Amino acid sequence: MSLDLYIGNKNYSSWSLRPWLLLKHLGIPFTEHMLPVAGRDYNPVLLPIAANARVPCLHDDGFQIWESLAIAEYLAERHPELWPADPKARARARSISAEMHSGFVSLRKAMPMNLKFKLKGKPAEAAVQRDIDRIVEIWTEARTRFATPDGPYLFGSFSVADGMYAPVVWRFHIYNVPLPPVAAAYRDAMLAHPAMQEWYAAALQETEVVAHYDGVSKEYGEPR
Ligand SMILES: N[C@@H](CCC(=O)N[C@@H](CS)C(=O)NCC(=O)O)C(=O)O
Repeated sequence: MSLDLYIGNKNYSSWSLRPWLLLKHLGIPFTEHMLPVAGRDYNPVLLPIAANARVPCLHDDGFQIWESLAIAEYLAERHPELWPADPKARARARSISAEMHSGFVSLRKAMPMNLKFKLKGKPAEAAVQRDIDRIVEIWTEARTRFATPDGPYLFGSFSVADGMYAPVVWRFHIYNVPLPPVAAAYRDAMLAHPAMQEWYAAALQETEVVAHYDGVSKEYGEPR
């Protein structure tokens, strides 16, 4: 199998981070192709590499797998350790991964992933705070009810769920979102993951600017 992963800019493309992180965590060799994106729902320029006209898209010997969660499932077929072993923990990991894939729109709009910023932050408006509270609830339940003792991640060892929530970890960090201790410890464990730091270092080297995202980020105040 020869894997090619098509991704967007590392500074902005939160969806791209998810499968990239899983591949890096597993140490699977792959060729990375970066394309400039700007958060559009559809970009016909991407059609030759992704049938849904978006990134990320994984090619396995040229066969396309698009949508971040579908890419994660494809990887998990060969690496079942990407889901928790216990059936109920696995079901919960799947539920929260699907919830992330389909939801949290208010948070995603208000706090775009924008790794060149580290801001003082401000109180979130009600719909955004609801998303934050729900994510804290999800993380706390995973860490206190389902996590095995073999790691600091949501279900103990690193899983698809951690990949799916990785951009939220960056958002909470960038916008200085206050978190209770269990959620804060999880955020810090994720920030320390070598692949998260590798992605971050590469993002800081990028020069592309998406003015809309930078404008939204600046709403959250001064650098800290
Ligand atoms: N639901 C998709 C979302 C992918 C998505 O929205 N990708 C954006 C960038 S993060 C994109 O490729 N937009 C095209 C563009 O801006 O040119 C997934 O999970 O992969």
